[in-house]
Amino acid sequence: MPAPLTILLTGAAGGVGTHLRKLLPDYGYTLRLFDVVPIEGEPDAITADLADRDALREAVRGVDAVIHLAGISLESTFEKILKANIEGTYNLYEAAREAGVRRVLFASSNHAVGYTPFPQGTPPLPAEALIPVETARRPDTFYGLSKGFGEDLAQLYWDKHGVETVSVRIGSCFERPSNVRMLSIWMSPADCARLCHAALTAEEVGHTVVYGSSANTRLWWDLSSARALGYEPQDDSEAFAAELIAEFGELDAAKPEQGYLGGGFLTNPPIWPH
Ligand code: NAI
Ligand code: 15L
Repeated sequence: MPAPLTILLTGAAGGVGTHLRKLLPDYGYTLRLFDVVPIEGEPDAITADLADRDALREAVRGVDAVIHLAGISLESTFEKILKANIEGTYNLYEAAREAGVRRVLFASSNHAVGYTPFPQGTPPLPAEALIPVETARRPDTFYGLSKGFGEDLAQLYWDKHGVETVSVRIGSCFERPSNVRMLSIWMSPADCARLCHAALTAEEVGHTVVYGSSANTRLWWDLSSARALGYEPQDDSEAFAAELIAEFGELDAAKPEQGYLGGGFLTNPPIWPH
């Protein structure tokens, strides 16, 4: 696909959105920002809720693609997840379909498959031990369930309406990993921008599901569908391994919150504060 120029970035005020606002312009993109909270220093940003269909129609007008990050990013009540993540993502896709937007990057999550036991063995694990994107969905929270919904919605909008999506099951996208589990699923902000660029410019994607992480030595999942888009991760969490293992010890797969992809979301989910 020809390089898209104007991108609608929903959730632009959040953690990942803040990184992408800094990094994506270097790839030549012009960003239109959307979030329910105002963004300091960005007077042109659209401040609106995903529930506001008129605002979404206006937001998608003329854009070449959408990066959809907005929503509740931790566990919450079913009612709140329903409104922001399920109905909100539907509203976004409807607006995109009506406007003829060709491609969406949907921020899915490892928590869509959080009840998947992580593969055991000495890293780096051989390719056949890695979790494939085709693994059965095993959400660990209502939050993870909403990400599975988003992936299925993306499939429907591709099959029925020709709107393409790359669903990125993001691991942990922060400046640096902060626990031992993240050594396996961390995605550096710079690799996140690389993956976005690959997903936005790959020739044909239909609906493609990928895992979103750096090229970590301790990787648990298969990055081949991401690499097939042209993604070449440059970072590796191993630089943080000695320090984190000294602080927390190795993961103990016998503990429920340590033996599965979803980590602490299984037993003590962080709760959305509002
Ligand atoms: P975040 O919570 O920092 O940012 C989410 C943004 O969405 C916030 O700025 C919030 O104001 C906005 N938002 C929430 N509800 C909204 C609504 N109804 N209408 C409009 N805007 C709304 O989350 P973060 O970390 O930046 O993650 C971005 C996306 O990536 C989320 O969808 C999250 O689920 C997903 N993700 C993030 C991971 C990470 O490691 N940061 C891991 C896996 C998935
Ligand atoms: C997510 O889906 C969350 O949005 C993020 O805040 C992290 O908790 C991440 O997963 C993770 O699993 O580390």
